[in-house]
Amino acid sequence: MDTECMTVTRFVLEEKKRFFPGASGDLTILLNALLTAIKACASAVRKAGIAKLYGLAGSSNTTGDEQKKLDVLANELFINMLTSSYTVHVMASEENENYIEVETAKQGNYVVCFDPLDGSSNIDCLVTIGSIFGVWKKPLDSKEPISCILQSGEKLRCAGYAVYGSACMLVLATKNGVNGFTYDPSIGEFILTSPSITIPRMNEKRGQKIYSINEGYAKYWDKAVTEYVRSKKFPEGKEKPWANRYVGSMVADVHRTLCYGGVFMYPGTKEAKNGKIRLLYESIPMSYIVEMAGGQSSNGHCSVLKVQPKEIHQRSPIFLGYKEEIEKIEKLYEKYPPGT
Ligand code: P6P
Repeated sequence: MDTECMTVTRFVLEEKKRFFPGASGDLTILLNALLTAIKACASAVRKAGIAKLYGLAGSSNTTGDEQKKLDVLANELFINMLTSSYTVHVMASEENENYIEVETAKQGNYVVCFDPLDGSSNIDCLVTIGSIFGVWKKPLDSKEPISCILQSGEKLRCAGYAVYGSACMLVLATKNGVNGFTYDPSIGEFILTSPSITIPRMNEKRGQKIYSINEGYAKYWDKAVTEYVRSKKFPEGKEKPWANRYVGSMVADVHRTLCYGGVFMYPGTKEAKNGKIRLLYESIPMSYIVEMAGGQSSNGHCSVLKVQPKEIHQRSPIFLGYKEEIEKIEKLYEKYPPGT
């Protein structure tokens, strides 16, 4: 037993002392509330089969997807734990049509947008799924809850995801860096196991050449995406083709990209010009994490963090990973604008 183990709480408190000495400590309390929800989700995901949590809950979420019991459970856990932390003013969830305003008596100064259980269509076949969140400060000058919710990624205070895979890991990003904490069920704590995560450089030994996209939609891709993917599959000269890896669960695909390098893509298509991934609670937090780890994000034209959200559930094309590869994609979009 490591009696000096670095838990998330210790880590965040030390970061507060070093970087935000005058801070109230509310962000630490908020993160602990998130951790409780994540631990409970991890437990529910692990025992879903035994607890017969599979199957439909009979209701559907804002996007009309059939909601599974784990979706409902995860959403309630996030909302209840955040509400009872007295640190949140208003929230937005993938599972709720409208924002969730915390009752006045329990309101705090933070805004949280989250996808409580992303990739849930993979639950029944035991593929890795995850939770994604972004945390903003409530703007001092904002009166309307919706203006608190619709903030760009440049205003994020922190963002993270929990990956429910062969182990449960929390990846937490602040402007001071990205750190990975693995859940140790024997003590019920997330322990710092991957300090200062950086996305590998392409020329580093650990930097793998992986492109991650659902090739099933190739018929509908823009010319820019078609040309980019072709250059990975049929590179010029002596360069070897890139490997294709695609789980179809964003947390799994982005976590692999963070660990091994490469490029994750969910582009807009002729059928769906903004793609499928939600801007506010999927693209923005994941882009923040990848950029804080030294990678790059884009919607095909600029960093996702620069995009001003206009609606809670709006979708956005997303490209994440190696800086030089994202630059190539943006150049291709300059040459072949969307829809060509
Ligand atoms: P497709 C899961 O349903 C999800 O929202 C993301 O986690 C994932 O990246 C994407 O959809 C997969 O979508 O169209 O490739 O099945």
